[in-house]
Amino acid sequence: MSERTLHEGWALRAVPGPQVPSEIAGRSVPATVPGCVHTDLLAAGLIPDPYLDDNEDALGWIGRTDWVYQTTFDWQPGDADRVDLVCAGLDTVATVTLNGTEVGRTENQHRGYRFDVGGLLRPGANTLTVRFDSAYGYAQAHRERLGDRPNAYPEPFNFIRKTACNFGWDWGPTLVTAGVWQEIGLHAWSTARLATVRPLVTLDEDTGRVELRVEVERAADVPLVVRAEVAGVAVEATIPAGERTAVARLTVRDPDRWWPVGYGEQPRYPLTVTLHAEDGRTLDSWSRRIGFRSVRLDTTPDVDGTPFTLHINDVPVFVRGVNWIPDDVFPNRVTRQRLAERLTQAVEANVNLIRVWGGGRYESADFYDLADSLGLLVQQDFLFACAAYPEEEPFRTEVEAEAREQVSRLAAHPSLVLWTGNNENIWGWHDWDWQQALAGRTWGRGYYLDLLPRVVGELDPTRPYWPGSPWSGRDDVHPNDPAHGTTHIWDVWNTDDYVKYREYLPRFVAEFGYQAPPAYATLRRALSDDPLAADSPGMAHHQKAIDGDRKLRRGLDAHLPTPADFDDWHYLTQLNQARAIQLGVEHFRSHRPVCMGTIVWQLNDCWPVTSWSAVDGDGRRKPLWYALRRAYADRLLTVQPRDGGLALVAVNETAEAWRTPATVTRCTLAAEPRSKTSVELDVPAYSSVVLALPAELARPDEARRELLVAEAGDTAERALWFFAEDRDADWPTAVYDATVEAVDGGQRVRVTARTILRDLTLYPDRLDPAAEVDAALLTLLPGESVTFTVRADAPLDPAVLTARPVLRCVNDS
Ligand code: BMA
Repeated sequence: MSERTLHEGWALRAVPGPQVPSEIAGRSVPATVPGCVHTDLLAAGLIPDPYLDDNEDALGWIGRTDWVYQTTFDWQPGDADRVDLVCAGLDTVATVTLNGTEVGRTENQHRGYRFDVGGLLRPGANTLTVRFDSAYGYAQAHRERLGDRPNAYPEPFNFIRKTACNFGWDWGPTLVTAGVWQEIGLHAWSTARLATVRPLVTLDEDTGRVELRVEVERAADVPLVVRAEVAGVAVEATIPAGERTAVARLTVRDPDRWWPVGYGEQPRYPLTVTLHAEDGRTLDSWSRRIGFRSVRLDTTPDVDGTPFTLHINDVPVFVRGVNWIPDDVFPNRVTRQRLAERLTQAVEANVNLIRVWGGGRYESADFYDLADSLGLLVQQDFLFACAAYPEEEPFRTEVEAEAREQVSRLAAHPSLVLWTGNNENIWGWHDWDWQQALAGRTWGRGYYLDLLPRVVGELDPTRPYWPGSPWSGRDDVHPNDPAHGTTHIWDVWNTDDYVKYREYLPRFVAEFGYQAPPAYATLRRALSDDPLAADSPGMAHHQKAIDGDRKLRRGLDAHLPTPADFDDWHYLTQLNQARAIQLGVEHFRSHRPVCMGTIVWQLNDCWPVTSWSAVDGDGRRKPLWYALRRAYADRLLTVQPRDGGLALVAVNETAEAWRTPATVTRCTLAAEPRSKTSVELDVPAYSSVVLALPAELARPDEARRELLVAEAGDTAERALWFFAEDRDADWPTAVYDATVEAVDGGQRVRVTARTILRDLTLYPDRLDPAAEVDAALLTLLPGESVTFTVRADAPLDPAVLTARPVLRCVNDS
């Protein structure tokens, strides 16, 4: 058996058409494989950067063009029975030709393909050609043939099996890619090979179980032997001549358990599988690192409705999640290192689950391997989002093949704990006026409620499947009913103020989000607007949400002072995003265990844009990231309105009881105490307690000038409650002392408050795009100090570093 990649020597050219610019027509451009047309044209200097200003608009022709990739490679015959051309991923409508003979056609980005090319290869030079037809042409042809279907966006992504958000989203540009997007190579083999290896790994009390399902492909009809080994346990199974499958079972006594981050370690055991001929010759091998854990989704109806509680190793896990979109429009840019940075950012924000949203992709082996090692739970959507999808051929066959392949491919990963059928499509059918437009046409229901659960049930019954995000669990209950299953909350942001989160008592919030612009340095890199303004042309182009700016402004006006300039607008909109999500998360967590999870929309971005993300398109953390880190901490102290008054709520997501004295003080903005109470907190493991606050604390003498400060003895965290909105509060003008000290790799900025400083935030990226800071959104009372640590390549000017607009608070103007 031998494998070799064919990643060298590729060039691409446009198939002639009136839309192809003259400088590109007829030209052969060096191509990177794996890669895509856009990044090759950019590397050749033939197009401007699609992410800058409004360059996107001038590049729409690329997706409407057919492209031909070609390479020549040397090959010498060997003694293998078979030589296959293996394409791990082609984007999307491809015709593969070897030495002038067509070897196959493909139309699904989410599948891999293998072609027997032994008879076509020649000794010496061979020419491999992959022609990509325009995704638009394909999708439009199927749309015309099958009849249009409702779609939340203008482009026909529901008529092609390709990353939907390529066609534009409310946070993403319309840049429709084409290319050999995953590895391609030759695989020479004899007798038989391992076609799929599917380990179904569970934990049953103290026993780890692996049910290994193996499927082979044969070149010879002879008996075969499969050997498997994990944790010192080995088994053997035979596959008689004429058969293709084997099941082997391995039992591991008392393995170390794999836990989600925060619950324990993430030990993994190498599982190796080898395929042998009868004479013992090794024909093929496969190995992965597996983890022993059990997964159970509890959705048994109770007095409050239908829960949605994930149990890992029999421990109910409160999901502190984030939604994930492709980290770049161009997948070849999403390196393992970039994924490691992004997923580490998630873990450092105390996130324990990441939902791979259905408008993107089935995430990569690197993504899942990193999630396995970090203890990040993963929910993977099947790839359907925000539209009605046809169930006619060729789509039905493609969807089934894709689902079978992906369920098998990802089976070994302990991090993967939940499959979901789609994003918002069942909800869309109910509420988005689809039914009349569909006039009885298919829309995907058969996928979500029949095909996909059958595939998961057959291939991987160890993992729960949920038909949609959102989904209530039953056909006769509205799919987005907060009391049943999962819910998406989007009236906040679209039409309502964020305090409306408090009107919900959901079982599990799978999406809720609030927008803000990206970091200043990100805007400066991406936009040439001069001056930058909330509505300057580049800002407007990099805001894709319907009425986005008006919604940002509406949210701002309800809470914060009116921005005097762009710097104010930028800080205050970012602050408002953080406040909105923090309020939502704290409210939902305070209702544990009725509510058992929140998945914030969204962790990341795919380019520089104003969006709901916590980390922007250049990887910079927005203030929301810091707010999430606090709101998602294992121990949360929060003041919540309850029964007409106020309550102190303490939430403990750890295995130990949280016992500590706590105080709640009502004081003035100048920190003069008006009323104070002391309590003993005793919060059992994995639970919360609610303590009603006495009226003399909950009722201010002067709402505009007072706040509550709650402090639990053993944590640095405190909870604050302001009686008035910031725009109405009687803020003193900020007064503080600041010192800057050089430290290894950066500077330490110490700020001592002389007045209250509300949501003090330091923006070192305004001075150096590479600079980062370790904290944000800190409210200091007079006399209190805080130290920010800034990491930067070169020292930043202390005077500028400690003044507006680099160091900001609400009351600094
Ligand atoms: C939900 C998501 C995305 C969208 C987001 C913000 O609908 O599923 O489709 O980007 O809201 O509008």
